[in-house]
Amino acid sequence: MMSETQPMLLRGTLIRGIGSFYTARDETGTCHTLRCKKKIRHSGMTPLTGDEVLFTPGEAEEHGWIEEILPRKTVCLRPPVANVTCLVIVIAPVPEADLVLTDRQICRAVAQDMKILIAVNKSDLDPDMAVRITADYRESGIQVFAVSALRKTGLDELKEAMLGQLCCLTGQSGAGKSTLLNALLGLQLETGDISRRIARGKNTTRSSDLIEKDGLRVMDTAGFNLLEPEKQLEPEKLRERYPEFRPYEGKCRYRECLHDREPGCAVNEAAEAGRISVNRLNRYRRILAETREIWRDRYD
Ligand SMILES: Nc1nc2c(ncn2[C@@H]2O[C@H](COP(=O)(O)OP(=O)(O)O)[C@@H](O)[C@H]2O)c(=O)[nH]1
Ligand SMILES: [Mg+2]
Ligand SMILES: [Zn+2]
Repeated sequence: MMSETQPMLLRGTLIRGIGSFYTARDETGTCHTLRCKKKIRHSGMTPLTGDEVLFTPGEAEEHGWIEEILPRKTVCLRPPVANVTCLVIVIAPVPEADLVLTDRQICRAVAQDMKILIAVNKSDLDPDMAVRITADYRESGIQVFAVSALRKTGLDELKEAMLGQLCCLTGQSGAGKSTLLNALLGLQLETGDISRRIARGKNTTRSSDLIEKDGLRVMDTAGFNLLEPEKQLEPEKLRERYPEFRPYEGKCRYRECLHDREPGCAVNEAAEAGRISVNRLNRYRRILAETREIWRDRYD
């Protein structure tokens, strides 16, 4: 009688997904092609780039199987990736930056304790943009970097801040994420124009790729222009996601002050006195209004 051998279980990180096939890199650096066991999908989970998984490797040309997705440290929605510890938001003068979108992304990242960096790309086109953005975020503790992926300027400082983190480049389509990643890592990945053409031609959904080089671990991701507001966020919780408001918490006239237009608001006074950014506060108020509306309609 043949003895049944216990299937070998390996641990790895998902670095890519194309259609229903995933690539995991194991602890020795070897890559494995895998599919996802039905029991995982039935539990309502979909593997994401960045996931730590346990898997049975395939033999010869056969693919292996993802057996388990280990608990996630963080989850990003746009792009859908797991375990990111540092969000690098790429904005540029063209296409025109949508800073409300940027602030929404920041709110989600703050809620998950991620490190947040803003890369103001294409600074060759508008060197002043980074100055304006730096002023907006000075009191938030979020670092702003003026870079040009094209001219390869400002890259070393950004790289330094990204070291040791699992980073995700995010931002509007066309901001220059792929070009920036190529410049940072010295690679030749497809930039937007090409990948968009391929995307139109084929039916495969291509996930984000996790690229590791020179101590940097970065996700390259498809661009997006929309980020739907959070449905589960109580309006009272939004203010906690603004690091620059923290010194003023509890100092407003009303304990439940939302820093909207209430009298005696310490955050408003700080903005008027130039101690926090008026632009950030104004955008907070827009996001607050949205959040209230969605919260009010949450049972519809
Ligand atoms: N002038 C200038 N153009 C850039 C820079 N970085 C990227 N681009 C251009 O912006 C366009 C979009 O870049 P891409 O990397 O595909 O953007 P993605 O959609 O965010 O990945 C391309 O035509 C790039 O050549 C830059 O630093 N300066
Ligand atoms: Mg791209
Ligand atoms: Zn207040």
